[in-house]
Amino acid sequence: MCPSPQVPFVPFTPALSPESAARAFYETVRHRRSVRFFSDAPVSEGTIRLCIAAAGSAPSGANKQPWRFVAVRDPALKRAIRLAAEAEEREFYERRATPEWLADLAPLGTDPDKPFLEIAPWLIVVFKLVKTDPDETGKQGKTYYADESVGIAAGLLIAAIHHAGLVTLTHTPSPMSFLSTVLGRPAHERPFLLLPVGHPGEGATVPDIHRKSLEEIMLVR
Ligand code: IYR
Repeated sequence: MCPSPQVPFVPFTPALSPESAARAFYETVRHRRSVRFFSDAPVSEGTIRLCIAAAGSAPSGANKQPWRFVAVRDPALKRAIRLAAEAEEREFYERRATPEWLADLAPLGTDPDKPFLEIAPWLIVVFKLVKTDPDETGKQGKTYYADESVGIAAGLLIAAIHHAGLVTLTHTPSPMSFLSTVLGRPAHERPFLLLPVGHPGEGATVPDIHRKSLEEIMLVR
């Protein structure tokens, strides 16, 4: 097996003033919340493209970029996704979820109804590539650390959406295979996350829950 050719190296320029830049970023992201009440006000395709471009800048195992983002705005597709997701969610809330899980979810006030899947102007469905896209000969290669890579990309996507002044939430109906069927995606792409994107609905509320303090989540050694 022949190793990949070396690529050229180019200069890398870091940001100036790391502490003030870090503070500014924190000040932005600390106001992010998962919002479940959306407005149907439009969001331009250009905005969605830029947010997905930010997500696509994520690091990935061996730079295989094992992700695909399907931006859905077609009302018929959004409806099909809502109906299939709600069917899975009803099964979850009525049968599959353990009492402990339901008790853990209670503070969030979630239920099987997911109107936001139709109201939000966009749904971004994030897929994980378990093999690379086929090359010209149809050959598919390996991806590495795909869960970590797509998770990082999804985090950047969420940060980009928030930075744009829009809202989202990470929706993970389980199982999610209906997304492959509805969106006609090939077998090497596995549904990973579903992010409705839009403006918050008028009077949107969020649960009064809090983040752990830095002391609880960080150690310095
Ligand atoms: N998928 C369900 C349940 C749910 C599970 C977790 I873990 C959450 O943090 C939130 C919801 C739903 O979307 O309602």
